[in-house]
Amino acid sequence: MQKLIITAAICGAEVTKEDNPNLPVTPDELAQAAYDAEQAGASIIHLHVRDQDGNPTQSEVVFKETIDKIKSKGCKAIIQPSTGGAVGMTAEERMQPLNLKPEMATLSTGSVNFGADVFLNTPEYIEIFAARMKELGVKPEIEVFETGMINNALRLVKKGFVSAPLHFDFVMGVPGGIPGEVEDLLHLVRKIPQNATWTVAGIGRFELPLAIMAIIMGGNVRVGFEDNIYYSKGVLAESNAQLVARIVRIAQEYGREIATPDEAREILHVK
Ligand code: KMH
Ligand code: ZN
Repeated sequence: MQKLIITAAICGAEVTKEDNPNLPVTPDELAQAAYDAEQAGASIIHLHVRDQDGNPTQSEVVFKETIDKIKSKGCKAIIQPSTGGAVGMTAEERMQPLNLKPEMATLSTGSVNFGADVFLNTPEYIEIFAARMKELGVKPEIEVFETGMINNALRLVKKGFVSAPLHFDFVMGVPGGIPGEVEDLLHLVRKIPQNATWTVAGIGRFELPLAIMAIIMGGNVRVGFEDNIYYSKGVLAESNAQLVARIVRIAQEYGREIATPDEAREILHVK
């Protein structure tokens, strides 16, 4: 089995400090959280940023400031900005961090109900996002909230917007999206091409069981406050690093080694 790539989704767009006071939101807090998560075993940092009021923003300036601070701490992890941003943002707004030519970025390949909202990704805009990533040499991580989004991604390959092998992130358990049961994960894994890689981001209580499944199945794992603010039922997590460290312990007990950032680059064909 390939080494395990752990992604830390350290902030997200929806969670607030009221939900968990340990949530990092400022560029300094995000840099420290990224550093701690990497030290704990993360090789990818999935990054959202916030404005001065703590609200989600896709500002290129704030992304740059945050990424610079992360790098100045000596982090080697792949920094993967979100192009999903927050619901209600325009596609132009969401695409801004791509201008920084990150090694990777997320690419959602369909629309989905998202709690009380709709996370909108029209066919036209999916192609615009994908084309921009191709132009800038950014490796997409295909965000899958529903099974049909896999087919949409395969269509992008056929049309030349994305190059294989694909890397998928199954975001499971969003109210409105695919549920987070084991049978749902098995179904998604069966639907992707054999040469594709995948990771799973279970939302809330689905985070840990799906992560354990991924470790066993040869997939990869995403954890972090974007997806889950708890360490266990009713107990808030102290940090993103704490959630990463638990995955490392479980993987090591199972006998699966943890990928370094450079090993993750090799596995995912990130240039
Ligand atoms: N915040 C969600 C609406 C991504 O990062 O690419 C979208 C999201 C996906 O978080
Ligand atoms: Zn995200």
